[in-house]
Amino acid sequence: MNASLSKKFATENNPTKSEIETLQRAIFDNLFHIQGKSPAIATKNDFYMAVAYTVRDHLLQNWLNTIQTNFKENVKIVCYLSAEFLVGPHLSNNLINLDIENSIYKAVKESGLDIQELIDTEKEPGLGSGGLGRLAACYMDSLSSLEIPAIGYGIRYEFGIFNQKIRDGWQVEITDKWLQQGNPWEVARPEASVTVNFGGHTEPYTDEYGVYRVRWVPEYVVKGIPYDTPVLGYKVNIINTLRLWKSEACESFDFQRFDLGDYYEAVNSKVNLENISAVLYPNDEPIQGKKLRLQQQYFFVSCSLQDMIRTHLGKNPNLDNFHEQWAAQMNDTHPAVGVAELMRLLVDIHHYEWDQAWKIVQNTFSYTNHSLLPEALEKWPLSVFIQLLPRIVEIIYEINQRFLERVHIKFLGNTEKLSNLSLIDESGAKYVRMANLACVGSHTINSVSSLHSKLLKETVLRDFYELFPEKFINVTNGVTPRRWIVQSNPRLTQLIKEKIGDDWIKRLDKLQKLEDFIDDSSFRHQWRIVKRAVKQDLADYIQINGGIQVDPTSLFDVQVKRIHESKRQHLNILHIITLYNRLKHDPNLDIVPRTFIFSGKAAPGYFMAKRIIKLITSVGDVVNNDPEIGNNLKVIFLPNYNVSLGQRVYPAADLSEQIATAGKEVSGTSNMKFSLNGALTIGTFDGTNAEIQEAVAKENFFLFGLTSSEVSKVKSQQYVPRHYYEKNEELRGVIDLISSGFFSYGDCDLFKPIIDNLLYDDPYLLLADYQSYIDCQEKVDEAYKNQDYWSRMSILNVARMGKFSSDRSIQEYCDHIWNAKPITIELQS
Ligand code: M8P
Repeated sequence: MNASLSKKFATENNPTKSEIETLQRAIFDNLFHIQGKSPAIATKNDFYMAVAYTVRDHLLQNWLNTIQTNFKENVKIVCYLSAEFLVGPHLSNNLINLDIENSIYKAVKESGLDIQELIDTEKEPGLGSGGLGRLAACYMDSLSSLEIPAIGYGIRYEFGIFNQKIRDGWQVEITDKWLQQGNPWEVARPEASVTVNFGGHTEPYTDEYGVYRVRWVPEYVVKGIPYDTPVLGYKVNIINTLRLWKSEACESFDFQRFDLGDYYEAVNSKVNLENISAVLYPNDEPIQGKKLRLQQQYFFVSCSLQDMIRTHLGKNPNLDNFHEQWAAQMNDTHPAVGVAELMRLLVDIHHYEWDQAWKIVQNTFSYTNHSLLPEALEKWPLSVFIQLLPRIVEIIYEINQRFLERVHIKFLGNTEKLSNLSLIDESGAKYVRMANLACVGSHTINSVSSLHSKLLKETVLRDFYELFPEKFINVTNGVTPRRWIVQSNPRLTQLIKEKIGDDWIKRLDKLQKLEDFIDDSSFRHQWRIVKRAVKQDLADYIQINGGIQVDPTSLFDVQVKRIHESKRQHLNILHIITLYNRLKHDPNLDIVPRTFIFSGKAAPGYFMAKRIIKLITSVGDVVNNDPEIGNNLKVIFLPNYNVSLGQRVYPAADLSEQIATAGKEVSGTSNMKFSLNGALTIGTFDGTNAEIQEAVAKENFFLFGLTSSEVSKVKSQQYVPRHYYEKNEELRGVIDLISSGFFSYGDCDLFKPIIDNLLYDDPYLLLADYQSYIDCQEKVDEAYKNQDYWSRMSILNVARMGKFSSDRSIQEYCDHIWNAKPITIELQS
């Protein structure tokens, strides 16, 4: 158990002896009744499970109360539809939210166990690949903390994002079997299963009232079984639900085939249907044309909409007021097929007239865009769509025809506008454009940062903005302070509480009060002591897990995120090699010793990203073992970046690297987590960097590089990266050293793809930004040398982070998009 955690528990309210004994008994009861173990033979995981079940028992009553209250009082429920929820480990988060850390800690301790060890035993659900999935998790946390009734709908992937190992410096992917040891936090609800159609054909018919209708005769039907996980808020009674769908074959066998004797084919098709929810696609960008991915999207969205409709009809006579009671937020276009599916459910199944159904649909859905790249907008080959979802295609065509009639009138038959806005891309092979479907079917379209908002309207959604400007708003992303400071950084939390109390945990803008202490040198001193202790924790972790000793007094310079050329981890490497060369040239050079820490996963098929990982680890191998360099430079790659690792890393950072090419990172959220933990940012004018800089003031932020409009300008003129190489001697020294095989045991081919890409193409403008980055890093060095001044800037960064709480974002969604209000859940005795 780490010291900061014990300190925190020791200062909290004191549970009585009998309360602790009751908890202890509950833990051992669960160990016996659920795990079937006695303490003598229980494993660490058994104990973790027993504690987790005890905590779950503790929250069941409030969970049930919430469900019943939602049912009794006709409240509006927010449905957050997302193909990814990167929630992170539950135990520690739930202890904090329930405010029972102290009692559980004591109960566990008196049983001879270590709570931190049990917390670390939990296998985190990796049901997301990056920022988009983590945002969904932060938003669920804030929905509960703000007491807004909500359901997160998604997929219960059996295998989440792969586990990353580093072998010989390369990324190796290992399947993530997160459910293997059991998941104490979920409750299966087979009684609420629904079915979903796939394939087959459609048939027109006339119903008993003489109305023309269409029937979908599917080729196969899949069952969706919901698994519910409670989502707690901070010290509130409401407990919302994360409902994730698992696919199963409807019958254990396809009997027709079985009768015909095709036993193996019958088993095979059962396996195929169960595979729909089997695995999360590990890419952080579109994977064009993968049939299984479209099956996943339709599967979870259809299950969720049917679930909403069934619940609605349980308390209302019809669906006329559906949109008044349900707000469905589409997290990117992944759930966009829901627009057509809700039309199908209303028109085909519940026999609504088209126009009334369309009004309900448009008033129900809203869409968050997370992308600025035209090539990153999802589109599905029409042929795949027809094969999998024949009825949905007909509905999309009908929506499109009616929509284009409006466009035709508005733009007086401008054919370019018509073809840009159409839901079907007909420029070559035909595709269904999911962003267009989402825009047409939603009442509101939101961006995720101010800069993204501006660029979105100018670029990828320009024509939609011209058509319906009133639909567009910006909601800048945010992160939850509960996980990203209270849970991950107990030492800093304690220090802040001692100074300004704890109301900032739910009202992050209250951190501003820290500014009152900025001139207090003993406070600044304490601030440094905390940072130093947290850095020591990470240094210990690095030593234990990587066998490398790092100096906690060195500047911790950290870049953790997906590995992608646009995020420019290789620009960071160019800086490291620049420092290396300088030090080799002059071993007495006065530079600030730095520990460079990287972590992140590359998409398994992304050649360049995987080679960037190899470059980082190879540079680390040379630099870390060069006796002339000593502690002046260390380069660490922490394998398997995930939520738990993020919790260790953010608190320990001095410098946060947010160096994507301007205009490429639509928001970024790790920048917020770093600042919230007192790191300063070196970053481009991109995504929410711009807003963070505005909040903390220019002098507390290290800005460098081209702006997004400069980037466009450079690209529109002829950009010749080689000119930068030729003109800049120091840059040339760095590139040449890599090319010479210095970091690859003389192998000049290993990093040739990276070097050639930089010299002859450089789509992310590393060479254009190189000098500005190096100059800015020198300013960082200068600032860090004055530790007292650095702590001032660090305190100001934390104090001014109020805006970046996901509570603020969710409040804006409630006020401007969902029209959702909080409810009160009464405690039942
Ligand atoms: C897109 C996909 C498309 C197809 C299949 C799988 C996908 C998985 C993820 C994404 C995707 O867009 N991922 C993102 S967008 N990951 C991010 O971090 C993004 O969203 C964050 C939250 O708004 C932003 O902070 C990031 O800047 C943005 O890149």
